[in-house]
Parts: sequence; C-alpha cells; structure tokens
Amino acid sequence: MKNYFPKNFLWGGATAANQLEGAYLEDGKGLAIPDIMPYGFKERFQSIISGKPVSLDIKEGLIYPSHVAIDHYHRYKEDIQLFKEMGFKSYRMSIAWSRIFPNGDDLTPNEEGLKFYDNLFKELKSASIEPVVTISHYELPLNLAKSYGGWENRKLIDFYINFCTVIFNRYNNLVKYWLTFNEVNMGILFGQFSLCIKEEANDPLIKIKRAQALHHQFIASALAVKLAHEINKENKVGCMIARMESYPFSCHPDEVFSNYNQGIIFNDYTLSVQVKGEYLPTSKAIWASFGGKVEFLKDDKKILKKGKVDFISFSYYCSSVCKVHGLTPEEKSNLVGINALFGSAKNPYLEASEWGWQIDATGLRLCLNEMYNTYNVPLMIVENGLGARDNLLPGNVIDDSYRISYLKEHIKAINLALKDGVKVLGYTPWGCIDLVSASGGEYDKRYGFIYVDMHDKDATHDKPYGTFNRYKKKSFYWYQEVIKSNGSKAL
Ligand code: BGP
Repeated sequence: MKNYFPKNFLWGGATAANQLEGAYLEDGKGLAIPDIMPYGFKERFQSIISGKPVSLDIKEGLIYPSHVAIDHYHRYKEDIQLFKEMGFKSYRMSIAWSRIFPNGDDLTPNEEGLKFYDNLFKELKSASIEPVVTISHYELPLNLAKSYGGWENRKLIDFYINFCTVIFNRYNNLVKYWLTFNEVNMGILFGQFSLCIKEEANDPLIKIKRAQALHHQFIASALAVKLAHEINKENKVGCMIARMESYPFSCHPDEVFSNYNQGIIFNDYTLSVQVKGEYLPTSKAIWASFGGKVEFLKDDKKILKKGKVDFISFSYYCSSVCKVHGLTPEEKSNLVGINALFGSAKNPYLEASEWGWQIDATGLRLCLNEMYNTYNVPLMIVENGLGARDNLLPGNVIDDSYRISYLKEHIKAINLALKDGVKVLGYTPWGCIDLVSASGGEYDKRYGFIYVDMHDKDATHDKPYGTFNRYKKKSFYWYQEVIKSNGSKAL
C-alpha cells in the first residue's frame, strides 16, 4: 500500500496523570476524583453509569489504584527514555490539576507540583518529544465536587481558567498543543466521572442537568482557547471527544434514524459548539427531549464564538451497533463493556476484545472522513488501542502479536483516510506504557508497548502486587520500526 503519512506526522503514545503517576498525596497534591474511585468494574464504572451516587470518600477495605498507579511520578525519566527509544515524536499526557491547585479553589498554586511538570517537560524536550497536554482528564480536584457540586456550578469556570492561566504561562514555549477536556462529550451519557455532579437514580431531570454542566465546560473550554492564543499565538488548542462510530443493525428506517440521532447527540452536539462556536440548530429540541433547556448568561454565545478550537482530537477504540427492534434479553441486559453505553447489539462481522469492545479499523477511516468533511479542521487521534491480558514469559518476553495486528489495521485505516484527503496531525495510541484502566481500575487490562510488572489482586493476593519493573513487549520493537519508516512498516 502506498504511504500517505506526511513527513511531520506526530507518532507517539498517550496517558493520563491519574492512571500512571501514583504519588497521590505527595509534594502537596490534593485528592482528585480518581483517587476516590475504587478498583473493580462493578464498584467503579457500573455505579457511575447506573446513576447510583458515587461515594466521595475513601473507604476502608477498598482498593484505590490511582494512589500508586505505575509510580511514574518517581520513574518518569526511565519512562521517557523508553518513549525516546521507540522514536516518539509526541507524547499525550495530562497535568494533574490537584498537583497544581490541591483544592481547586486555592489562591496560589503549589510550587512543588509545578516543578514536577517543569522537570518532565524538560526531559521530553531533551528527548525531542512534543508534548500534547490534556488540561483536565477526568481529574477534578475532589473539593470542587464536594464543596461546589462539580460542573453544575458555574464557579468552576473561574477555577479552571485560573488553572489554565498558571500552566499556560509557566509552560509557555515548552508546550504548544493543549486539549481542554478529555472526552468532554461523555458528560452527555453520565455525569459523575467527567462532570462530577451528583446523580440520583431515576432523576427525571438528570439529562438536562448534565447538559447544563456540559455547557459550563464548553464556556470554560472556549475561554481557555482564547487565553492560550493571547498568551502565545503559536499555541494550538484542541477539543477532545470520545468518538463513537455506530451502525444501524438493519436498514429498517427506524434503526437508521435512531442511529443517526444517537451520533448527532453524542458526537456532533459537542463538536458543533467547540469547532463552529455554536450549538446545533436542533439543540432546542434536544434539550426539550432532555426535559428542559440550557440556561445561558448574556455573553455566552459570544464566548463560544470567540473560543473555537484549532483542531479536533478524539479517542477511537471500537464501533457499536444501534438496534431498536427485537432486542434479545441478553442485549437488553448487556452491561459489559462500552456496548452498554448505547444498548448496542453484536456486529456479526466484527471480533470483540475480552471487554466486549468491537474491533473495527474501517470505523476509524469512516469517522475521520465524517469529521473532516463536516468540520474541516485538522484531526488528531489521541487514543486508540487494544486492552488485553499479556503474559510475561521467561526471559521477560511478551509476545503481544494480537496488539500488533489491531494497531496495524488501524494505521492502515489512517493511511487510507489520508489518501481520502483527510488532514490528520498525529496518532498517539492509548496507554503506551501499561497503566490503570479507567473503567475498571484494573492493571491486567493492558494497552502498552511497555509492560509494567503490576497485577490485580487474585486468589493469592488480596491487593494489587508487582515490582513496577518495565519490560519491552514485541509491539515495542514493531512500533519503533513503524515510526522509523513513517508508517510503512504497518502498511
Ligand atoms: C478513555 C479514557 C482513557 C482510557 C481509555 C481506555 O475513555 O480517556 O482514560 O482509560 O478510555 O479505557 P479503559 O481504561 O477503561 O480500558
């Protein structure tokens, strides 16, 4: 296959502070939302999506994986050296808000926290790796949820902008690419993780409450874009959405419409605001279907117009299927994996990961085309990958050929999208080094090119265990060749 990757393509990898740093209270860091999220899909994610209020306190007897994560806080130099060895051109990471403002509403920032990222960015610079920084990756300082009720409260906009002002100035000239909120559109589906609002099961107004809180994030994001451009006109600021690609189960018009409508609400509702600076023309009807309307302050429309992002970044792992008629009891009760979010059915043409995520490289080509043709701004794929269990074999060998085939197919799909004329800036596969999973808090769901010797509790261990040692997987050497050949090795 002919190679269409541009010379300056940003090959790299992606992580988030709360999933790898650990050191959760070190050097003045305050508690953040992930620090009170326990291990276990049921305890953690299922309660979030079912609207059962999440406890905001640390409880005896539960395991909180973010507290140690993979100890990157103390090992970042070693980790960055491994990224350099793979040839990374870019590295997507987040700044833990609660390292800089431990309570979120503090008047002055925590110098120790700022120093940590000074050192980290310098290390990246000397490795010639371009940072792509997520300002808020599901990492709200806990106090902003407890004392203010999360993003339902408009005051959070000011706290977020204080945080942005400090980091944009401090890391000016070290960081050029910024992403305002990780998977910001997730707020449409559930509020407790990204909007950090209190949800009550069966609250009839929950959807409109989420839309209001999301509006506050949109305003915060727009103000951040403007600020970043004022501080340095070289700054490039992107939005970040979880891109869901979904197909109608059949050509029944009801299913085709439902599928279309789901994509509009989940993907375009957010993209329209952040890229075009205005809500969708159908938004009033969408709010009515949510049970109300979103309240605007006088200048909100202007703020959104002035804070349009420079590019779209997104995560893409799998596609789903929208089935309306004849759901089997299994489909109705499917609460495993991401399918649950959309009541998705199985796609008979696709394989799925152990977590039920249906593997679909063509879906990536499709959504790249759809977003580029609709919004005409550059795109960056900042999360993609296969969560799988890996085996550490004698001699510290890890043969993750399944991960290589997944990534290979997705890189081919990106190459085809480039051929289609889509502008893609970069590709940073998720969890380039094994880390704690977001939905289940697991260590054993791995994405990395670098294996981290940490494991979930099991029959003989009552808590996670391991040495934190890093080992290179087979995919490490493969990705190194991919980057060296600017993609050709995968085609
Ligand atoms: C995205 C998050 C990441 C990441 C990824 C994989 O939603 O932005 O933080 O973790 O999903 O999900 P998981 O870790 O649950 O496998």
